[in-house]
Amino acid sequence: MTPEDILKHEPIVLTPEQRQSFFEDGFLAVEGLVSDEWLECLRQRSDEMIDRSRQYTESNKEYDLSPDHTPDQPYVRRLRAPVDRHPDFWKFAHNSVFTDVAADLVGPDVKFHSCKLNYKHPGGGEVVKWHQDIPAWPHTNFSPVTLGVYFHDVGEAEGPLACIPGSHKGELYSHFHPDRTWSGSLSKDDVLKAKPENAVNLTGKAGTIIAINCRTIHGSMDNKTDRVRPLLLYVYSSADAFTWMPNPTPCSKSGDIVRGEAAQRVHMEPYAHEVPPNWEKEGYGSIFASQRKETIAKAS
Ligand SMILES: O=C(O)CCC(=O)C(=O)O
Repeated sequence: MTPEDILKHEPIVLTPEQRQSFFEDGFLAVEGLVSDEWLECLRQRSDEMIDRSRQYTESNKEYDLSPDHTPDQPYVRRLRAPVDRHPDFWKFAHNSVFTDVAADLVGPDVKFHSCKLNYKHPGGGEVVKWHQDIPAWPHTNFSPVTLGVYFHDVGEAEGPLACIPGSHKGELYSHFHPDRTWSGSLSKDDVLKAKPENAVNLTGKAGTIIAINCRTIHGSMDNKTDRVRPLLLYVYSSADAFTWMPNPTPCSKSGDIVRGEAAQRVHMEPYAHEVPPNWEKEGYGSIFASQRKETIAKAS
C-alpha cells in the first residue's frame, strides 16, 4: 500500500498529525501508548532471557553475544527472534497496541516480518552506524516499518535511535564494502551526502514507541550512562509487500498476517537496487557483527 492508500483508513491509536508526520519525516516517536502492565511484562521477560544467556559462551541462534560475554557477566548484544523465545513477546507482536500502531502505519492488512531485542551496553561497542533497513531485507514495496519500544527512559545519553528526516524519500544507498562484503552501513562519502547533521534523536520515556520507515537512514551513538538500554524492535509491512530475498533474521512467525487478510495482489514499486547477500546460504550474524566485520555465525 502507498501512504495515500493507508491514510484513507481511519487511525486506531495514532492521531492524524502523528501519521502525517511519519509519512513526511520517515519516523515517529510516541509516548504513553504502552500500558504499565505490558512494560513490566516485557522487562521481566527480558531479564529472564539475560539470565538464561549465562549458560552460553558464544553466539548461537538465540543470542548475539559480545566477545566479552561470560557466565558471570552476561553481555548480550541481541536476543534473536524474541517471539520464538516466549509467548508474551509474540502476544505483544500480534495482539497489543503495537499491532494497532502497525496497522495505522501500514494499513489494515498487516504482515509480520522479523524481530529482535537489542541491548546497548554502557561504554560498549554497540554504536550503530548510519544505515537503511530495506537493503538487507528487500520487499516489493516501501511499506515496511520497524517499530521499537524503549523499556526505560531514553535521553540523549543512552544512545537513542537517531533518524535523518526525509531520507526515506531519497536515495537507496549501498551497504557493501568496496570488496563486496556486506558492511550493513553507508560509506563515509554517502553519510556526508545524507546530511547527518540534520538527524533527530528519538528520545522518550519508558514505553515510548518509535517507528522508522524501511528507507529512513538511522543509527545510534554510544551509551554514556551506566545502565543498559534495551530496545525491542519488530518489523511489519502491508500484507501486499513480499520479500524477494531470504530473510536475514527469520523466525517462526515471519510472513504471518497479524491483522486483517492476506493479500491477493502484490504491490510492486518499480525500483532498482543492489541485491543483498543470500543470507540463507551465507549466514547473517547481526548488524553489530556486520558493521564490525566479525566472523559470521549463522543466526538460524
Ligand atoms: O539498537 C539500536 O540502537 C539501533 C538498532 C538498529 O538500527 C538495527 O538493529 O537495525
